[in-house]
Amino acid sequence: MVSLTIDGIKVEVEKGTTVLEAAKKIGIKIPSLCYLKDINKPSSCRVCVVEVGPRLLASCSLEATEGMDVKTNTRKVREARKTVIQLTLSNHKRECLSCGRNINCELQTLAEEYNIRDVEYEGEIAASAIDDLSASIVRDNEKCIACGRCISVCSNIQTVSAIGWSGRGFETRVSTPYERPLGESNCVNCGQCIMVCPVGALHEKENIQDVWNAIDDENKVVIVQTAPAVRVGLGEEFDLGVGERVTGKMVSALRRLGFDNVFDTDFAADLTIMEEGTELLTRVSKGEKLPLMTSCCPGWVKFIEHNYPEMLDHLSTCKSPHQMLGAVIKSHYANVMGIDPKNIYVVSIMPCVAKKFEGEREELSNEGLQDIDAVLTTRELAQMIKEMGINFAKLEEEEFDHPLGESTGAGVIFGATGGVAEAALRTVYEVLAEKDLEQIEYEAVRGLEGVKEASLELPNGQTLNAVIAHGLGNARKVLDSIKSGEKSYDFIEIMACPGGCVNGGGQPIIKAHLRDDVDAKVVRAKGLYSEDKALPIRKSHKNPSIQKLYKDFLGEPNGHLAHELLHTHYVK
Ligand code: HC1
Ligand code: SF4
Repeated sequence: MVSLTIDGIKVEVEKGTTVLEAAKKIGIKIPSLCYLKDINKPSSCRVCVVEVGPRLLASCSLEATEGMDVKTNTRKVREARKTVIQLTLSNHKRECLSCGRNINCELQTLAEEYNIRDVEYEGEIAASAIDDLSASIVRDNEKCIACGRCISVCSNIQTVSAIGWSGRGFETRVSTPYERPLGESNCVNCGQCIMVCPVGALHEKENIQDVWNAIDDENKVVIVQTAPAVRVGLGEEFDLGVGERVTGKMVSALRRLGFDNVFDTDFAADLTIMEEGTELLTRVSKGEKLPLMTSCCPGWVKFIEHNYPEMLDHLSTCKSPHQMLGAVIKSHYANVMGIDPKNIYVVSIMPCVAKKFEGEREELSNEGLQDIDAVLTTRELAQMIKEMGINFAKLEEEEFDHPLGESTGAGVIFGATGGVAEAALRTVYEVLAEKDLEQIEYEAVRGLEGVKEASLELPNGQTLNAVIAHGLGNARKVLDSIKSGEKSYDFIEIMACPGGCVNGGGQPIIKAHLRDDVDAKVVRAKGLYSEDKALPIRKSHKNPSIQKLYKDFLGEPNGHLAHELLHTHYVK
């Protein structure tokens, strides 16, 4: 331990702690634009300077040492910080009022806190065209403040390295290799770079207007579905607590926006378990193409396509749940309701930006119609609710429409890392045991450890070895360990985003200073597990609407019709 003094207050911290972290411990806030807990420690923005003796030093990279005397708020410090903020603003496209990050921009907040009323230095802004060719992500480098957080998360956490530094001096910028558009790079659309951007330099490709147009089109039946993780994120956009469960209010808001039906992607998560569970049992019994890898995360699918194409046939052939639901809506549901599928417009509300890319993939269509017509992020949905003047917090809770809104606890936990594996185990085990099980919570697959292994003795005497990874850096570790022959598994669940979909790139952006106190991944996952616990049915194969769908329409899981509508092949 080392002992130091900050603004006259004595504090003891572990060796290796930075001054910025030590200050936080005693409630002293030091501003920072580039530093981000667990992600980025570059000390490039210099807004976190503090006074130590005669010198101004960046506190995010300054290690606390014994007897150090630090001052964080002297006139010299405040003036230095003001200068840094002014200089950053002078090289920033200041479109604050029309920027998607208006009110939730770290630079704007600092400018306000430091009483910046005009920008003294009128610098030149390094000109750069907006890159909006990706289906998922838009980059506006004229708003970039070169903090490097996006590069760190992309390289260190995701191990994708789609973006890096290029140029020198004033020309230094974030760029893809050879300055190609992001959509033509090896970017997997996870959107984690958006989540850490302090300003509006990165955001999702917006589809709000497309959805308003469909709602206003009298010839269209507009059907919406919501992903599991949206219900524990949306409330944050309306100042409700982080991770607060707002399922009923969300349904009610969607009806007010004018959607004709409000269905639940959780229903399709149950359907996925029927299909993927059957696929797993078949592969295990034949000893074929093991390990089976989940295929519901489009960032992960793109990652394996780019980096491990030789392992592609290990992917489950199941489409992801929201795609399955789109396919069912445009076939069976359209038929039962007597609607021409061409007049149905399916909107998926997702905590994810990669789902926008996925929705456009040609592998995810049927008879010339895309399964999904538009994908909106949780943030975009919040924007529409605000635009309609709906008082979200005061909404009465409503229920999803049936039958495609009926779901189980297994469906809802899909949104957290380990959830797909747990949902699959609940069904696979019980189908093999041919009896109802009391103990259905598989603790070994829960939690935030990067790679989680679980071995399960199946009722038929076989052992199922499963592994769960979240964050693509962890996925890479798992795949490399299989390639080297060090490990062998039967089932692998991978989600591209750390924590799973609860922390997807389309979820509300948690303000940097709150990230120290609240781990949104943990709190949102808790919300999903509590919804699971509260539901009367918690196993996918017990969902009565799923059973009816097989009886009336699909026939058997993995049967001919199921294969045609609900499965696909990725061959890139
Ligand atoms: Fe997910 Fe999925 S859980 S991928 O993590 O399989 O986005 O929430 O909707 O489709 O169900 C995301 C979440 C989501 C699909 C499901
Ligand atoms: Fe990297 Fe993901 Fe951002 Fe693409 S979306 S640049 S892969 S962090």
